[in-house]
Amino acid sequence: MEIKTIVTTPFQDQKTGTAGLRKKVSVFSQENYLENFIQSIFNAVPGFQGKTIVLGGDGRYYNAHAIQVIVKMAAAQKVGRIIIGQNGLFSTPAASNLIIKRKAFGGFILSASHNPGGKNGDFGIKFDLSNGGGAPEAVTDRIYEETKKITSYQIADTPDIDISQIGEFSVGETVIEIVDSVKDYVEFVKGIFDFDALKGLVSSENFKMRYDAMNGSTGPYAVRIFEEILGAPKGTVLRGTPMEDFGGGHPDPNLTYAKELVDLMYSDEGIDFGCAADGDGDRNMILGNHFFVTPSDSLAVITANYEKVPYYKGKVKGVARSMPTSRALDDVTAALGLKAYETPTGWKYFGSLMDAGLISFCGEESFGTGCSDLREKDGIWAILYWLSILAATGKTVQEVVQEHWRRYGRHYYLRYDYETLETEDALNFMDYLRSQFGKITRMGEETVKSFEEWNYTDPATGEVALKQGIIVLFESGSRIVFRLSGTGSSGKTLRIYLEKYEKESSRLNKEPTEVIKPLFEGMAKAVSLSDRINREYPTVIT
Ligand code: VG1
Ligand code: CO
Repeated sequence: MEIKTIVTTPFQDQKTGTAGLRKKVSVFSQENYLENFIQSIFNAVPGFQGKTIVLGGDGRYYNAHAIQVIVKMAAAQKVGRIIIGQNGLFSTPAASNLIIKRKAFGGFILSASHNPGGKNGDFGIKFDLSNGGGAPEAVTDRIYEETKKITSYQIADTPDIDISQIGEFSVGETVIEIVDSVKDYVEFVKGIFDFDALKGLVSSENFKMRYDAMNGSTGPYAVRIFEEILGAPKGTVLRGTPMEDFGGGHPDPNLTYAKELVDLMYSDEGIDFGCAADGDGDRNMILGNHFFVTPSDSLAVITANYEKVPYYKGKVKGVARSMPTSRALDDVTAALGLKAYETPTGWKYFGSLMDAGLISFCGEESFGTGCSDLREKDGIWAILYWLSILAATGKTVQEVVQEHWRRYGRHYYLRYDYETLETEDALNFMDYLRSQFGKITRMGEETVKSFEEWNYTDPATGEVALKQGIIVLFESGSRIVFRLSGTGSSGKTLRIYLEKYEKESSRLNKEPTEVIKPLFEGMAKAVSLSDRINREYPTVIT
C-alpha cells in the first residue's frame, strides 16, 4: 500500500468552537479542507501509531465521504485499529462509551449535532480523547496552531472500504472493525438502569410514550431499547430512520424544532411521556402530558431523585451545571449536602471534574444532561433516568416536577437566541456591555447587584478560561447572562439567558414568558438591545 504525501496550504478558519469544528458542507468540501484538519490532529496529538480509535457519526451528509478519508489518513499514520459503527453510524454518547470500553486512544465523531444537515447544511468533527470526552482547550489550541502552518498531509492510496457489513479486515497495517452501532451502548445503559422495572412501566397498557429521533442517529438505538427490549408498541419511536438531511428538519429537541412531538403531547391523545434527542443523540427533551420540563429543572430533578436509581444510591458526591444553566440545581445540592460546580458552556469542561471524581451528574440549559459513566452528554441516559423516576414513584412527569417546585421553589427560565447577527454588531454589543459595568444600576424594575464578566478556573486542573459570559445579577436574585455562541457556522449568535426565582406557592404555575417578560423588557431598554444588534426579535426562544 502506497502512502502519498500531498502538498497543501493552511486554512485560517479551522479553530474549533464549543464542541469541535463546525462549518457549512460547502466549506468542508473545499479541496484539502477536511484532510488538513485531520492531519493537524495527528500532528498535534502524537502517539496514534498502533493504537485503537473509534470512528462514526450522526449519519449526516458528508459523513460517508469523511469516513473514507479518515480511514485512509489513519492507515497512513499506521493506526492499529479503527472501530467503525455499521454504515458509519454512532450517536455521540455511544462513541464515547466505546472509546472508554475499548480503551481507545481517541475518537472522531462526525457531527454538527443539532445543526441542520444535507448538502446545504452543516458538517462537523469532534475529536475525543481516551477518556471519551471532547479534547480540552489546551489540545484544541495545539490543533489550531497546526492547522495554521500545515504544508502537507499523508494518505494511503487504497480503495474505499465497505462499512455496511459487520466484520473485520485490514487496510495496510490497520485493522478495520465494523461493529453493530447499538449493541455496546445497550449493554452500557443496561448496566446502569433496572430494565425489569423499566419494562414494567414502558410495556404497560396504561402507559403511553413517544420518542422523537428527529431522523438523527438515535433512531436505531431507540427502536432497540424502547420498542424491542422494553416492550413499547411499534410506532413509539417517531422519525426513527437516520437521514442525511434529517428529513429537512432542524434536529434540535426543543419546543420550536420538535413541534410535532410537542403538539402531540399537548393534544388529547393522552400520551404520558414524550422525549426527543438531537442529531447526534447527546441532547434530550423531556415532556409530560401537557407539560414541558426545562433542561435546567430536569438536571435538578435528576439530582434530587438519585436515590431512586439504585445504581447511583450512595454514590453521588457532586454535581455540575454550566454557568448559564438555571440555579435550580443549587437548591438541591444545598439541601442534599452535595458539592456543586459551575463550569463554562460546553461539555468538555465537565470532563476534568469527572476524571477527578468530583461529579456524578452534570447538565446544561441547552438540553444536555449526562453522567460520569461517559464523557459526553447523553440523551437516552436522561430519558431512561426519567422513566426510572416515574417507575419508582408511580407519579406523572407533571407531579414529579410540581412536587419539586413546592419543595425547592421554581426557577422560571428562558433563553432568547438572536442567530446570524452581523459579527461586528454582536462583538460591539458585548463590548458595549463591558463598558457599562458599574454604570447601569437599574434595569426596569430590577436593581443591579453585580454586572461583570465571568472567568473560570478549573478546580481540578487549574486551567483558566476567560470571558465565558457576562452576568447581571439583581438584588431580587434574578439573573441575566449574555454570551456569544461557539457552535454557529455563519455570523454570530447572541444568547441571552433569563432567570427569575419564585418560592411563593401561589405563583409556581405561571407561564414562563409572562414571568420573564418584564425582566427581558427592562434589560432590552436599559442596553438598547434592538438598536445595538440590529434585530427586532429573537430567532428562537427556548
Ligand atoms: C451550544 C450550547 C452548549 C452545548 C453546545 C454543544 O453551544 O449552548 O450548551 O454544549 O452547543 O452541544 P453554543 O456555544 O452555541 O452556545 V451539541 O448538542 O452541539 O454537542
Ligand atoms: Co448534539
